[in-house]
Amino acid sequence: MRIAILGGDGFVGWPTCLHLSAQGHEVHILDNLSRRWIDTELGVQSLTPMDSIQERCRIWKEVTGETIHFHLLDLAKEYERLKQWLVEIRPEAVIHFAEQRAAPYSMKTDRHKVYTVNNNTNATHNLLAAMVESGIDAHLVHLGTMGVYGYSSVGAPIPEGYLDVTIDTPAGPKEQEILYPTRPGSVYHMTKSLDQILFQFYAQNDGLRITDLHQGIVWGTHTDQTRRHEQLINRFDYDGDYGTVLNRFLIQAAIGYPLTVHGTGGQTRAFIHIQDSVRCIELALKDAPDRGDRVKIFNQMTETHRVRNLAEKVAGLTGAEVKYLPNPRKEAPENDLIVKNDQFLALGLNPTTLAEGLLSEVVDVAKKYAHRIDRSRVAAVSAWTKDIAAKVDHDP
Ligand code: USQ
Repeated sequence: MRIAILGGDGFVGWPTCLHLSAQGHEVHILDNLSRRWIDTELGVQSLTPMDSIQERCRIWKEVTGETIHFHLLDLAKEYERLKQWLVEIRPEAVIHFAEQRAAPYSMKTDRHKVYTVNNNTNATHNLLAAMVESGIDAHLVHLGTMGVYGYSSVGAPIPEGYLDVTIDTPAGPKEQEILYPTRPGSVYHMTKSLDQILFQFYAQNDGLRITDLHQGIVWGTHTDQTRRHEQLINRFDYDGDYGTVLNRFLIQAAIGYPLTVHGTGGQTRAFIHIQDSVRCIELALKDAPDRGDRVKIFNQMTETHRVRNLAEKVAGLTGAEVKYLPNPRKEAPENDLIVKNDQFLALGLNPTTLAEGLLSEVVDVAKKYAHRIDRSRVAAVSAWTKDIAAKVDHDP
C-alpha cells in the first residue's frame, strides 16, 4: 500500500514508518518537525541521540534498500499544499499522528493551550476536508488516546468507543448507541475528544473510512526495526512535560533521582509497549471499515497499572527512592480502570507485558545514555491551575 504517515518523525510515528516500510509498503512521511522545535523551546533533548529525519531516511535506505519519502509540511497551516499533495500522491491509507501530544505541555500557559487546540484541531479538520475534496478513498487511521474517556471508577469496563444506552421516551424505553462520553483531563486530551466528533461527522456525512485508536501510555523505546542501526534509534523523552510516567521512572532510577510519584500514586492507567503500538497500527490498517460504516474504535492498550505500583516495581529492581510529591495535575487521586481490548487480541496481537519486557530494554537505554540527562529538566513543573502551581514542589 502507499501510506502517508503524518507526524512520522515522532515517538510512535518513526517506528511505525520503519515497521510498515519493512513490510514492503511505500511510506511517505509528512511532518513539520514541530516536536524538534518544541525540544528547542523547552531546552531539552531526547535521551537517545537522534539524527535529522533526512539522515534517518538515508540510513534506512542503506540498511534495507527501501525508500522512505519525507515531505516538510504543516498540516494545521498549509491546507492548500496538503490538498495538492494528497491529489498528487493518492495514498491508500493515511495514518495521523500529527498532533501535540503532551498533557503537561498543553497546560503550561495560556499560549500553550491555544497552540495545542489550534494545532491539533486544525490538523485533523484540514486533513478530513482535504480527503473529501481530493476524492481519495484512503483509510484514515488516527492515533487517539484512552484519556478521552476520563478515569472515573464506575467499576464497569470501558468499551471500545461506543456505549449502548436506554433512554426513556413517551413511547417507552428506547435503545441507542452513543459515543462513550468523553471526560478529558487536560487541554491536550480535550483536543482528542474534539477529534472524535470531527471523525463521526465526516464518516456519516462523506462516507470517509476512519479508524480511531484510543491508545494508552506508551513505554519502551526500541522496536525490531529501530534496533537495526544505531542511527535509526527512536526518541526517548524524560523531561517533565513530554516524558511519560514509566519511562520517567526508569531514567530517574538510572541517575539516582527520586521517583516522582504525583500525589498518592493511586492513578490507574492503561499501558502498551512501543513494539505492540506499531503492531496494532499494522493490524488496524488491515481491518479497514467500509464506506458508510461508523468510525471503528479500538482501545490500544495491553495492561493497566497503578502509578505507585509501577514506582515500587522500578524501586525494587534498581534500589531507587520513591518520593510522593504534590500533584501538579488536577486528576482523581485514586481510580480503578478496566478496559476492553478484545478487538486487537482477536486480530492476533500478542502483547509484551511489563513483567517480561520491562526492564532489560529500558534500563539498558536509560543507563547507556544517562550522561545526556539534564537533571534540572526532570521535575514536572507544568501545573493544571494557578492554585496548584503555588503548591507544587519543583525540587524533589
Ligand atoms: N505521573 C506521575 N509522575 C510523573 C509523571 C506522571 O505520578 O513523573 C502520573 C500523572 O500524574 C498521571 C499518570 O502518571 O496520573 C500518567 O501520566 P503520563 O505523563 O505518563 O501520561 P499522560 O499525561 O496521560 O499522557 C501520555 C501521553 C499522551 C497519551 C496518554 C495516554 O503523553 O500522548 O495520549 O499518555 S492516556 O494516559 O491513556 O490518556
